[in-house]
Amino acid sequence: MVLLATCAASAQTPSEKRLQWWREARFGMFIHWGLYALPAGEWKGKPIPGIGEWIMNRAKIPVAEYEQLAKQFNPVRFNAEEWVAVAKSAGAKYIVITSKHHDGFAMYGSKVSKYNIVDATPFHRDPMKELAAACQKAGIRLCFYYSQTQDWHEPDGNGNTWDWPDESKKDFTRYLEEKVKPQVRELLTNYGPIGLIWFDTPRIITKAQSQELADLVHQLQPDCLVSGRIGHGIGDYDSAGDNQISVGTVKRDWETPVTMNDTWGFKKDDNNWKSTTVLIRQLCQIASRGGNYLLNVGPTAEGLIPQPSVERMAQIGQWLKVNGEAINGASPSPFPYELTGGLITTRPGKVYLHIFDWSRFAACCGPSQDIALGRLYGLQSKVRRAYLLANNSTLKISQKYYKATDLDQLQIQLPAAAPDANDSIVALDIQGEVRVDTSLRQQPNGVVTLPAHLGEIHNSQGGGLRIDSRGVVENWLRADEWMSWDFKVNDRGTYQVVLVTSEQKYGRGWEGGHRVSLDVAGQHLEGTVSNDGKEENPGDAYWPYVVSKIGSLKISKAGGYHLELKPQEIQALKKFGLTLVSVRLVPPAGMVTM
Ligand code: JFZ
Repeated sequence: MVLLATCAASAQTPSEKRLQWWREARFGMFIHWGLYALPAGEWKGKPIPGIGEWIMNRAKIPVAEYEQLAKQFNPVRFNAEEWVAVAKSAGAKYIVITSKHHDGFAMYGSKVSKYNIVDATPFHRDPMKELAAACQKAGIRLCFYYSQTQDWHEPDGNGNTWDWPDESKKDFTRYLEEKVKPQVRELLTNYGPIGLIWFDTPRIITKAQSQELADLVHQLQPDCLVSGRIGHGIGDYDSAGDNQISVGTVKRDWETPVTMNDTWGFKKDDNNWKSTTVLIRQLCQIASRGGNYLLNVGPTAEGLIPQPSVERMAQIGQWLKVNGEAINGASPSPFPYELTGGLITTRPGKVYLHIFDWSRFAACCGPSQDIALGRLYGLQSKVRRAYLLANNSTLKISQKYYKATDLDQLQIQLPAAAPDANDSIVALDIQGEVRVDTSLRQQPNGVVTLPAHLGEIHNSQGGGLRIDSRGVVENWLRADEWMSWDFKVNDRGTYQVVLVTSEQKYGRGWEGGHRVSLDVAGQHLEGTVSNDGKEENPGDAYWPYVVSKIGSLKISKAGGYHLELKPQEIQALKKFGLTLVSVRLVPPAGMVTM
């Protein structure tokens, strides 16, 4: 018996055990707060471009000058309980706050370095102590951001090349031993249980050093998670790039940190706030792909979270109050592709259809003008009941299997208008486990989307075509590499073939002019990837899509098809090459399915 118990306990790795609460949580609040909130994006009367917490670096402010900020830093309006209440009102389950950012200033009382909020500012209080108490009271997990590699205040830290230009003279190990490790020890000793340490920008840290740091964390608090940005794949989970939403192909646990405007640390002139609708949909999109959402606020030097952030957090919370069962503790979509006009999350016995775009999901009207008909393909589990989470009203459904096209179809009678402008959720009570047809197939609006990340890659020797974390092709630089897809079509007709490609990170550009050929259903198409227009990328505003029309294609019979996309010539001067997102087959307007 004893032996059995030991075996059962060891089935879960220590990392999995640590991840348990975090997987359930799905949603946390990030706080970037430090001395940089004082200049708030402006230095000596000049606006400094870029993210607020990087001002010391961007304006190349000497340590001796930046240090003076500490003497003015007096956030008298800081109230830990109010901040925790903001997180609580949002429905966030954890808070990650900057204990030390790249500027090297400790936002807690540190014995290791005098350069900290208790000793160096007129405030003299330890906000982390106060937050720890408030979090404990509210049932929120407190977590610390800690910049382990970059430290612009230390001669041996990484990144300050304006005070100490000769990086070869820097003794990074000394900095790690004398500042980082002792400070991490303080953070994990003096503030009670800590949910995770959010290390960041690993840069020059070695694999052995990352490992030592992770070991130190786990030695002090075995349940404390370590973020992926500790480096070298050593963390308990991966961090996506800032503001990037990974596709569901990511196998490890992951989290996306997101800004509410365009900065992390407070900037007085940044009013480019994302709408609550965008934020709610990001949360849903990330949950449906199995990730966590870490949404940032940047408090002022007075200690206040900006009002637009407080409002958005509360609005997200109002939505979660009604719809939280489809997010917190929910599992990702069982489908490898996205729904048309929305997405899916699940939990045992339930499937949640998150409908963002009512008119695209409910393609046409039902028996009367005030009923819309929504369809879902590929769900094989029996649905016992469908209802709207918004008001618990039961919806009429019919479920059919069409043998000729091997199609499971669920049809739902919906009200003509969306009950929730952000995301209306149709909950399905299902019998048994969720079972779905995972093959790529035409969607109820008639469009066939063949996403790059679901295609087969045919690499050539020495070639490098691969899929990045966004699900976009990178490194397709050679014409001897190609891709193929298998998919199912229900409707006969003539389809427009469109290639969707992506601009590269933060508008670094796009490359076109590639000549490609497509073979499908006995037809051979040739065309050029030219810019026929841009499209908003629903997952990431920073990287718009570029669409190119390649030609048209005739499907004369429902069934399974195979498509091969082979380039004849790739333009790769900028090294972007063919950044494929998907191949899209668009039916003629008005074609109605089944
Ligand atoms: C880092 C920091 O430099 C920044 O100040 C902020 O704290 C942010 C949350 O993290 O910036 C990064 C780190 C990684 C990526 C982008 C920005 N990335 O992987 O794309």
